[in-house]
Amino acid sequence: MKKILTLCVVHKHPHVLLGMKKRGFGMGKWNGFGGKVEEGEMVEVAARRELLEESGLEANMFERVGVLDFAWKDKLEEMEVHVFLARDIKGKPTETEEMRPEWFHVNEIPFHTMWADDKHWMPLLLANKRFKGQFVFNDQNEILEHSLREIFEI
Ligand code: 8OG
Repeated sequence: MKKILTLCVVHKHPHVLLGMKKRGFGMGKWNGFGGKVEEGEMVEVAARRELLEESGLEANMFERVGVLDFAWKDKLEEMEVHVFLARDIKGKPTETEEMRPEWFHVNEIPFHTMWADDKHWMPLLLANKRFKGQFVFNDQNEILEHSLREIFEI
């Protein structure tokens, strides 16, 4: 059973917009904006919908830059997360029930309060690379194994 999710990072150099997740899965972590793709929904449509719902933002420049597969050693659950980069945004980030947005300088990304995989792939995203990765976590969400590679087409 594989869940398909989206994740969008807003990059307005030299800053990125992250949101503090206030509830549910990943609560207490800084992350991009995203969530589950609904049945029959196109992935990019879902990514734009989640960005708007969670941050109040729309983007003119919006592209898929990565795909990440997540699995857990002792759980059957698997996730496929489609990572999007938004550059030219419309509107002002607003706090929602789910997320508290904040801009971070690219040299001060709070990786210690983010998912453990983010420090591996986010530098690729910030360098305008495309990537594909696989991560296996233990039940404390620590990385047991991973692979990550740059790709040229997505
Ligand atoms: O709908 P919900 O808020 O539960 O969606 C979870 C969000 O968290 C979705 O945007 C995908 C994202 N996400 C994971 N796992 C990981 C991860 O390991 N790293 C990052 N950065 N985001 C993740 O589900």
